[in-house]
This record gives sequence, structure tokens and C-alpha cells, in this order.
Amino acid sequence: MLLLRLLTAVAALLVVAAAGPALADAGQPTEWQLGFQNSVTPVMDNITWFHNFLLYVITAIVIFVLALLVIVIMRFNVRANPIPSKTTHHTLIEVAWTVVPVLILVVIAVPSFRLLFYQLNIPQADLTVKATGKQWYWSYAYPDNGKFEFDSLMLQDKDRKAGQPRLLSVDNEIVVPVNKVIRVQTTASDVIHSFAVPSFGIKIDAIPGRLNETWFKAEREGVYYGQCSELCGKNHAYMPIAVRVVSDREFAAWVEDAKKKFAGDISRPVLAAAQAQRAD
Ligand SMILES: [Cu+2]
Repeated sequence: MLLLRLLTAVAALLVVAAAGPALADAGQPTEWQLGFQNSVTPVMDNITWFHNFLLYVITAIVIFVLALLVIVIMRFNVRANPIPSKTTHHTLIEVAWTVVPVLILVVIAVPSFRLLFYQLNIPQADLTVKATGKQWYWSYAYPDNGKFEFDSLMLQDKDRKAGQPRLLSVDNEIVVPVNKVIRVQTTASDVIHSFAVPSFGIKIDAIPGRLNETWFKAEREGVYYGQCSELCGKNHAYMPIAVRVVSDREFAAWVEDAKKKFAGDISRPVLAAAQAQRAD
């Protein structure tokens, strides 16, 4: 009976696991999601592969250790083995349990370092976006597209339209072209924030007085969401990141629009009012 229930639970989990990634295609977390959000960049493809690879390795190790424990419990308890052996050393086993874990670590280290270098070596970029973390919103600048800069604030519940997710949608999204290498530079104007978009496999600190950089190449159009990922104060949870990936033509049109829309600085009093409203 118990076994049957266990099997049902495992089957249910597998169904959810299979459905999870399909639901996660939205570029945001989904209910009953297991694992990562769906990948849209080569870096995230690699991270997902590495994660799954490690899952196989650790599953094998756990099963092996469990099997050893079960053998010890069954064969060497006081009833099955009343007179214990006095053996204390076995050179071959000792060498094996040192060498085998080292080999496993080497097998893990090779793809791990390859992935690390892939993330850190920024390829020739087609476009640069600068993200500045502020308490508590992001500002974005497009230094090679007309030097405009704009603030991106989370949409309040009353301002959200149908299909715009709660706590993730913003008034001004980052817009980038599809299949282009985007260099993201991050900094902050007050405290440390962190710029993270799970579907892109990027997460990088935004530090006052420093310029960090990372990159992504989104391979599917859509809107992808992220959040500030460094505890930065009271409204840390309310400074989401929304990236809209569009075609080259749509991007060019957006740039022309943005140049006019964001000409000059956004009025600080408006921003201060928005902040004050959120403070309650
Ligand atoms: Cu923050």
C-alpha cells in the first residue's frame, strides 16, 4: 500500500517535471515548475546541461552510498554477525576511496571550468546596455544608440494590463534585438544590487563605483524577467528586470522612439513621488 502511494507520488512528480519546462517558456517562474526556467541563450543552455550532468553524478553517488549502508546494516548487525572481525586496514580500498573521488572531481571540473570561461570571456558585442541599480529601480542606458537613459519601475497592481505578471512587469522594459551579442554593464548609485535574468543565465553584481560586465545572446523573441538578486534594502523585492527581445527592425524603430521619449532626464520629482507612494 505504502509502496503504491510512493510510486503514485513519483509518477506525479515526473509528470510535473515533464510539464514544467513547457510552462516555463514564459520567461518567468511558473506554478509547479521544477528545475530552471527555459533557456534562451547559449550560456543558459550550457548551465542547464551542466546542472543535469551533475544531477546524474550525484544520483549515482547517493545510490552507491545508500547501497553500502544497507549492506552494512543487514550483514553486520549484532544478530547477523555476533562476533565482529578485528580488521582495521585494507590498503587497496583506502587507495580506491581516495583516487575514485579525485577522478570524479576531475570529471566535474573540466566542463565546469569550460563553462566558467565561456561565461566570462565576452565575445565581440553588437550592442551595449548599461544597467544602473538604484534604491529601488533600475536605470538603463544605451551608450552606442544615442546616449539616452531611462528609469524602469515596477508596475503597481492598478497599472498592470492582462498578461503582465505581478511583481515582474515594469513601465519601461529593456529592448534588445534577437540573436545579437549584448554586452551588459552594471553599476549602482547607492548600495550593491545584482542584475539577474534566469532565462539568460546571467547574474552579476551592480556595485557603486565599479563597472561589471557580462553578456547574453537571446535566441528567441519574447519578454524575459529577472529580479535584483542582492539584498539591497526595503524594496529589494520590488525592482524587477524585464527584457523584451525583438527583431532587428522592431529594435531600430524602438531606438528612434526612445531617443525622443527619453530625451533629457526623467523628471526627478515624478520619480520621488513614485518612490514615496511605494514607501507606505
Ligand atoms: Cu537591488
